Amino acid sequence: MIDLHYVATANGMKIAIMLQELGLDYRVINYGLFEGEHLTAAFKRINPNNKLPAIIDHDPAGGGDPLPVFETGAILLYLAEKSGRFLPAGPRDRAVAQQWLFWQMAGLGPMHGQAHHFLRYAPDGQDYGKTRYANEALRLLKVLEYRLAQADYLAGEYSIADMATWPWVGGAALIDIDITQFPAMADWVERVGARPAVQAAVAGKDTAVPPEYLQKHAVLTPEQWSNMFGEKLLAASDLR
Ligand SMILES: N[C@@H](CCC(=O)N[C@@H](CS)C(=O)NCC(=O)O)C(=O)O
Repeated sequence: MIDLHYVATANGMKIAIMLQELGLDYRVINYGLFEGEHLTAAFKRINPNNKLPAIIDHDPAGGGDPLPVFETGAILLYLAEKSGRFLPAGPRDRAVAQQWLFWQMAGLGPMHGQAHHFLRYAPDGQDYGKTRYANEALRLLKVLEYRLAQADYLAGEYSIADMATWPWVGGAALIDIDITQFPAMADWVERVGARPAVQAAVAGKDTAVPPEYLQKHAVLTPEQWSNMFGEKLLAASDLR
């Protein structure tokens, strides 16, 4: 059994997809981000970074105590290695899959995350930040289009690199990027989205993205702001 400590965002969706693909037994523990439900000492013992998602594997690879794993790239790699699936076996193909996974983790995810922050959440103004991250978000999608014009999937075959990337591309419209301008990417979005496991994760009663996370311009209460970006968030790093 795997516990999935979850919020229905692009990062959460990566792991919901992988667990569905693997057909593993898992239970979802949902957290409200706006409510700051992840900013607790109890959750910090699972993820010292107080970010979602994280898993606890009660039957870990190699045996022993239940194993908590955080950071979506690490979770995907852990589950792929444990199951022997969705990560190519040969060193050459495996390197390609990992390179695109790390590209998502270090590039597309954080840069799109900042674009979402500046375009959807930040107070009015902020033109430098808005332009900087909107440009970078677009540039990274051009990189993705370049790759997907060469191959049906990021690693040639469907892998954890696609699972990491697909949910973020799905959020591009929220930062005013129309992906129909990228034909190879639009086909890949459909191809990945047609997989039964992906559809099950997207529509799952515990894993579907709720409408409040899809608002183009989110207006937060002072308390929600503090939980998401302010004092409460900062204070979580002092929790013991
Ligand atoms: N690099 C991390 C990012 C995790 C992350 O930023 N999660 C967001 C939700 S998508 C979160 O927990 N935000 C709440 C916060 O920053 O307090 C990963 O891939 O796991």
